[in-house]
Amino acid sequence: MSKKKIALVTGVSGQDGAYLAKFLINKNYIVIGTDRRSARSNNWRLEYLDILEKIIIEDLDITEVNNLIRVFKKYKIDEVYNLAAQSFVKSSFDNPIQTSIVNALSPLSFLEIIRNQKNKIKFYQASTSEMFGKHQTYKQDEKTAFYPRSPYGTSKSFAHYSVVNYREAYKIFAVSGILFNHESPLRGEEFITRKITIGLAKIISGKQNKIKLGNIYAKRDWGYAGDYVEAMWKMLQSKIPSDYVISTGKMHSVKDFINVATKILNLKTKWVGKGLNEKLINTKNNKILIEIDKKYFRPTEVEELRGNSSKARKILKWRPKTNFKSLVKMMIEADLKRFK
Ligand code: NAP
Ligand code: G4F
Repeated sequence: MSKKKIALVTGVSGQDGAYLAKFLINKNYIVIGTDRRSARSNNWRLEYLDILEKIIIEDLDITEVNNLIRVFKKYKIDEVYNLAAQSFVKSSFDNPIQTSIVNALSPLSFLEIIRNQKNKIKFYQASTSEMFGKHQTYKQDEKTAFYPRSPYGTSKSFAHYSVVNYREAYKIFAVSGILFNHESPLRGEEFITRKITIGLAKIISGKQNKIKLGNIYAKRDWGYAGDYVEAMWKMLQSKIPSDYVISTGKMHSVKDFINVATKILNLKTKWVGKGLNEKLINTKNNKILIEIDKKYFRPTEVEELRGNSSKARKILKWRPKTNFKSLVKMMIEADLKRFK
């Protein structure tokens, strides 16, 4: 009988960490999940997926290098998935240094530890389409130049280039997954898709009056997180380590997301006004469902992102299974159930 592989998943309490842990457990891995314990328990996603009892949780802040070394000594790790990050772009403008310590320097700590290990450990870094930022291309692929537009984007670019450099300099099996936005019923509530689905579900159940948003003309290539974690794993199973764009190739605006969501809910609505005065009205009762608040605008915005994942489709045989409408529906239905 072959020995079970051991995977270390940092950020296991987050959206991707939870889905990836479930995916790896189903593949018969032993999953060590890192969680920086606080007084508040943050395991709701692992409970939702019914995997909390199946994971070994290590109490670990990834900025604590000695704790990282301790975990590598304790377990014979085969694969590391570094998903832990300060992942909210908006707050990276308010906390640029902390964001950079976690997102840029900690991946470097992992690479240094792996470089010093005798046994071969494979490393996955959670890179992001935010690195493309103000790109000049119709679609972005592995060769598109980076032009980050936030401390989050610059911190992730540093980590990305560190992975490339350690792979080339020390022959480490290290890869970056350049993932475009991916969402799910487990998405953090501060991100736009979940803010909309949770907001509409709460309005319908009488728990909230309206939703306040920033730039509703921003466009993203939104996929389903459950599909994307499979690509992470596939990258570490491939023969030659390389970086891959993971995306659907389809782009929609925040406004499109809202329109699809309200249609799924059978709400009769109309958009009125322009700029900061633009509003979505529920025509049944004339109440405002959505309005614009400039507090949600960013100092520099990424206007649009659309990925070209041909390389992953060809080499990894990966492709997204969930389309935009099914994704919105899945999120709306989960939030309606939660707030019924
Ligand atoms: P998420 O839900 O925000 O999860 C981030 C995780 O990182 C949380 O478990 C968080 O723990 C943990 N974390 C933050 N700082 C930490 C620290 N100092 N030490 C240890 N753990 C820490 O993010 P996600 O959507 O799952 O994304 C996973 C990764 O993919 C992130 O690196 C993100 O930047 C990247 N990414 C995401 C997307 C996307 O669309 N979702 C796209 C491209 C790349 P707490 O709960 O304690 O804060
Ligand atoms: O949902 P968002 O906050 O995601 P963003 O900034 O695209 O970042 C996410 O995807 C990245 C991959 O490209 C990840 F690396 C990153 O970790 C994160 O998961 O915002 C999406 C868009 C932005 O253009 C934002 O300005 O929606 C716009 N938006 C408009 N009103 C809003 C709001 N975003 C948020 N969060 N809240 C608003 O009220």
